[in-house]
Order: sequence, then structure tokens, then C-alpha cells
Amino acid sequence: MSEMQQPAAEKKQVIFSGIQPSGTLTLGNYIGALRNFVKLQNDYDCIYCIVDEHAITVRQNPADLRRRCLELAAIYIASGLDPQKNLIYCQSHVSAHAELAWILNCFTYMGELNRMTQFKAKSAAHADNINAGLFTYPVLMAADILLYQTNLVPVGVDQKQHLELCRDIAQRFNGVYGNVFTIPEGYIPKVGAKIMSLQEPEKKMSKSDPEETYIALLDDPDTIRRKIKRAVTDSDGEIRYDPENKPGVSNLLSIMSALGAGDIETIVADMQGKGYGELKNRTTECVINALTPLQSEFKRLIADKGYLQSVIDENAQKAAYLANKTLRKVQKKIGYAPRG
Ligand code: ATP
Ligand code: LTN
Repeated sequence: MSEMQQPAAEKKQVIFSGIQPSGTLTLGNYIGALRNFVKLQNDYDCIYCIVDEHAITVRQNPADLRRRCLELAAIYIASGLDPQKNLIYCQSHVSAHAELAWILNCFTYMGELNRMTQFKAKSAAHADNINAGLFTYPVLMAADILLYQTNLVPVGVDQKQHLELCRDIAQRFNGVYGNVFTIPEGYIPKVGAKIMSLQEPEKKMSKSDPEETYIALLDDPDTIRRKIKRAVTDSDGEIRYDPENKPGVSNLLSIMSALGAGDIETIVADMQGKGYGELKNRTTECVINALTPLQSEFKRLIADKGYLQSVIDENAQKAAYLANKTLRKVQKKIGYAPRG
């Protein structure tokens, strides 16, 4: 066949998502985000960013931040992401993110940002440091996504509002300048989009909360066992999925189901007549089985910092090439003077 006759390689749709190197990754991050990144990697062109620029909206210790960025690269790879197929890199290494964010700031209204529930929650939690970055954080997130002409964004349900804002900004910009940005869709898992805190199961499990409220991806089996044993349930003793009235028990059921123990109804049917002790034992088993392979792979990878550095360096170059294509187009459309 001549070159002309060959079918053009079908262009895959683009996925973009990011996780902040702001603390130890939790089981919530794994179930709500990371695990889905791995599932999607063969069917899409995937870009998985270590969003360090987002992390500095809250004060970070420089040495910790530096260490956590490489650790997050290791976690991405250890959870099954192939660094040859997916772009894994640090946001701060691709300057187009910050440059596009500035432009999009000028297409975002104060009123829109004022409505963001994460801003309200984080400004309450960090009352001594309500900085402008915390306020405009969703604009940077929109820039991340729009730079790559992203079709799909896998995230937990807490990011839905930010994603909707991103779509609004993109539509507003396209309305003025033509079809510059692809309008992205969210990919939010059916089970596990919001894993709850083990101690306050009405609240999202979060890596910025105290230790005993979350399971860290790198917790050893004894720690996992202890934390789940102490997880808050309720006093009626019945195993039933009812997030409103039985948030603790429902959370354990969601964790099991998300980690492959079957759908929630089947697990509930299977557990009839059993107590919370047994529910906790089975949840513990599921979590340990899911995390053990990831942890041993992580240990191997983190010992080879040179390799991790080479992955993020090479991938940042590839990401920058793609991002700059969109950035140049945007700059031209808005009327920045041409470069000589
Ligand atoms: P922080 O507490 O520092 O704000 P976080 O734990 O919410 O951090 P992020 O880095 O902001 O973590 O989120 C990374 C991804 O994990 C996002 O897609 C987010 O929706 C998802 N995620 C975070 N927490 C949970 C959770 N409890 N359940 C399901 N998904 C979650
Ligand atoms: N805001 C997200 C992290 C994040 C992100 C992104 C997710 C930053 N940029 C782009 C998806 C796409 C968070 O706090 N979880």
C-alpha cells in the first residue's frame, strides 16, 4: 500500500486530569481519580499532571513540596500508568499553564468565582491566608484543561463545579473568537466519586485532614486495619446502603464496591445477618489487596530518583509542545503583537 492509501491513524480523544502534591494521597484520591486514570489510558491520549501550582494556594514547606512532586510521579506510575503512553509531568515546568490562566482571568467574573464551594471551604480552613490564588484557582484549572483541547476530565464529584466553570469560560471565549477551545466533559465514577472521612462520614475524605480520618495509599496493613476498625459507623447494627442516614456504613460499602467486591446490592445481600465487625474486616481485606501491589511498585520506583526525574523532564517537553500550540492560537486571537 502506498503511503497515500494507508488509513490515517485514528486520533484518540484527549484526557486531562491533575492531582495536587499537597499531602499524602488518600484512598479517596485513588478511588475517585487515579484508578480511573489507569482504566482510561488505553483508549485515550492521556495527560496526568502533578499540579504543584495549585498546591501553593495553601502554604507548603518547600522541601516537602519538592519531595512530594517526585513521589506523586512514582504513585502515578506505581498505580499502573505507563509513562511512555501518558504524559506525566509537573505543571510548573510548562509555563503555558500560568500564561493561559492570566488570559482566562480576564474572561472570568468575580461573581462566578465567589460561588465556588471549595473556595468557601478552603478560606474557612485557612482564614489567615485567603490569598488571591485560592480565589482564582478554578481559572488555573480551566487553563490546564483547555490548553490540551481536552475532551474528558476524570475527577471526583467535588470538582464538578470547577469543571462547569471551565466549560462556561471556554464557551464565552469561543463565543467571541470562534472555536478556539474544545468544550470538555467530566468523567465522574458511578461508585466512589466521593469517599467519605472515616471519622466524620458526612465529610469528604481529604488529604489535608488529620491522619485517622483517611487511609493513605502508602499506609501499611496494620495501620489500614486499625483505621478501618476505628471508623465511625452507627448504632442500629444493620448493613444497608443509605448514605443519608447511615453514612459510615455506606462509605465502607462504597469502598468495597469500588475496589472490585461487586455491586453494592450484591455486597449488602451477602452481608445480611453479619455484624459491623465483619463488614470492617472485609473492607480491610479489599483495601489491603488493592494497595499492596501499588506500594511495592512505589518502593521500587522511589529508589530510582534519576528515572523519575527523566520521566517528568521528557514529558514536560512533550506537554509544552502541545500546550504552546493552543497558547499561541489564543494569543493571536486576542490581539497580542506577533513575535518577530
Ligand atoms: P486537598 O484536601 O488538599 O484539597 P484532595 O484530597 O481533595 O486535596 P486533590 O488533589 O484536590 O485532593 O484531588 C485529586 C483528585 O482526587 C480529584 O479528582 C478529586 O476530585 C479526587 N478526590 C479527592 N478526594 C476525594 C474523595 N474523598 N473521594 C473521591 N474522589 C476524591
Ligand atoms: N482542582 C483539582 C486538581 C486539578 C485538576 C486540574 C483536576 C487541577 N487542575 C485539571 C482536573 C483537571 C483538585 O483540587 N482536585
